[in-house]
Amino acid sequence: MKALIIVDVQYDFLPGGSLAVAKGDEIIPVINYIQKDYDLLVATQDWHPDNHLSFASQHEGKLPFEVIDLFGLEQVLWPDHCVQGSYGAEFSEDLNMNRVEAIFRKGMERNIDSYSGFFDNGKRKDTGLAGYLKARKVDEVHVCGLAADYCVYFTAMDALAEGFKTNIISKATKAIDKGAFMEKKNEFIQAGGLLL
Ligand code: VGL
Ligand code: ZN
Repeated sequence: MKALIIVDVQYDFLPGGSLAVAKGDEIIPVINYIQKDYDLLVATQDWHPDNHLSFASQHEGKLPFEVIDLFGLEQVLWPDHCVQGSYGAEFSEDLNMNRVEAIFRKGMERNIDSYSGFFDNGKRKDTGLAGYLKARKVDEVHVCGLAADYCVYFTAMDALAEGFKTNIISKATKAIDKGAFMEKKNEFIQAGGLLL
């Protein structure tokens, strides 16, 4: 069985949002169109408390995109984004969610960020996504959505580590930093992933 994981297609990551990915909106019709090729669709949703420690606003004197050490993990500081219950945290209304069977929320714990749909960045908490996919007899996952160099990349790397055949769909993702994604893309391929 083949599943599509739709990562974080939320207003804050789209043009006009607080952490907008350039041209992020262009992937939405692509994601809608390819849905027919999958047995199962799942989505992830970045879902932070308003005082999340990945927000630069929580650190005196720090600006977005500075990097700090957060309890032993390297943390990029972000503009406030995807706050639970806010408009920016909602899925784009242009994204077809009708056939999405489950939504996995992440980033809910204040002290740790969570890029992957499978685990937090410290690999302490499992969202249950791997178990869910295995229970649904999924052996192959394709990953799309936002952002290519963060949540899509880390979700895809964890999917590989969990034993799924894994593809990133280039035409259905956009990066915050294109250069950074080039490098991460190579790491993904090195790890056994495919770029479709
Ligand atoms: C993401 C940065 C912070 C993402 C989420 O969805 O790629 N990036 N939170
Ligand atoms: Zn986030």
